[in-house]
Amino acid sequence: MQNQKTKNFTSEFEKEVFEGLTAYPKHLSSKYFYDEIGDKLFQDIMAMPEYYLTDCEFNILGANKSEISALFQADNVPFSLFELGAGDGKKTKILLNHLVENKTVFDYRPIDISQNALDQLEASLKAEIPNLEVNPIQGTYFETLRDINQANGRKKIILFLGSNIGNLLHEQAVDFLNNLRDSINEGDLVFMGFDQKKHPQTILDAYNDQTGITAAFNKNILRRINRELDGNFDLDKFIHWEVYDPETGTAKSFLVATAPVSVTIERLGLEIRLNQWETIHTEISQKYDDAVVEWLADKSGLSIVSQFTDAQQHYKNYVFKK
Ligand code: AVJ
Repeated sequence: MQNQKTKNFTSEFEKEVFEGLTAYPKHLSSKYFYDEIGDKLFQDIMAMPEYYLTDCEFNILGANKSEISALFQADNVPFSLFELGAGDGKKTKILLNHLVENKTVFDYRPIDISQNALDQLEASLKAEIPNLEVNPIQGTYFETLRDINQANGRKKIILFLGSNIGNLLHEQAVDFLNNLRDSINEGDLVFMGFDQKKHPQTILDAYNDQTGITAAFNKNILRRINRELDGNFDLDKFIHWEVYDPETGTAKSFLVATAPVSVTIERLGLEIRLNQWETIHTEISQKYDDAVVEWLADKSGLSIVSQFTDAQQHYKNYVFKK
């Protein structure tokens, strides 16, 4: 077996899978959930009644689209509307439609790690909002912040919906927000969704649905390793396990081995064994309150311009400026 340091990984995926599966305890990054099957499973998650986040944000955007659009175009300057992790754009289309109907001068720049998601989004926008100028960008958040930084001189509005920031530990979120702040200028805005702390059962249900969609979504990372890295994980030997800590507001997803498992991953020249009940940590979905969002903003040199929420305050969208 080669030493990790001498390995020549041909992708970030290979490197991170190797590191995560040779670490103790084991972990894999949730950013690798989103291949073609993962995109589809996440769409199924968004359609589940238990996954309240999507409906909440959809309703917040619908109820406040005039006010939000007015904020975006307050100075009547043409802008580029960037969206990090655009996905299927279902929620964004509320704002896009409203902006186009009001003859706002702007272009839409959806960013996603999944080229597949971008292709589908572009096709659906062409059909549904033909007058919209769309310029997709494929890449990770960190890579594409650079593109945002170097974009044309236009004013920038950056959307980061879906509480996607919740996949980051606070320290990583501060890093990310600092990068974001460095990528914008005075007058630019950031519009971001933060899922809120609430009844712990509501959160657990959202990440542990009875139909098993979330379990399939979590296990898909193993299927992806099998397919792309020539692995032989037996998916049936793992269960999806969710915990929520109401003190820290952190929901964590695990894959737990229900029996001893041996795995060979050819492309990594790697053989691993998991003991019965050994875990692979795959995702965090952080929940927030105003104090934490204010702390994050403060730590990263951003200030809160306004916020929008639903009647139950299950979810909030905050507007930040530099
Ligand atoms: C896309 C990161 C916002 O954490 O709520 C859904 C992903 N994971 N169910 C989330 C997810 C399990 C989702 N985000």
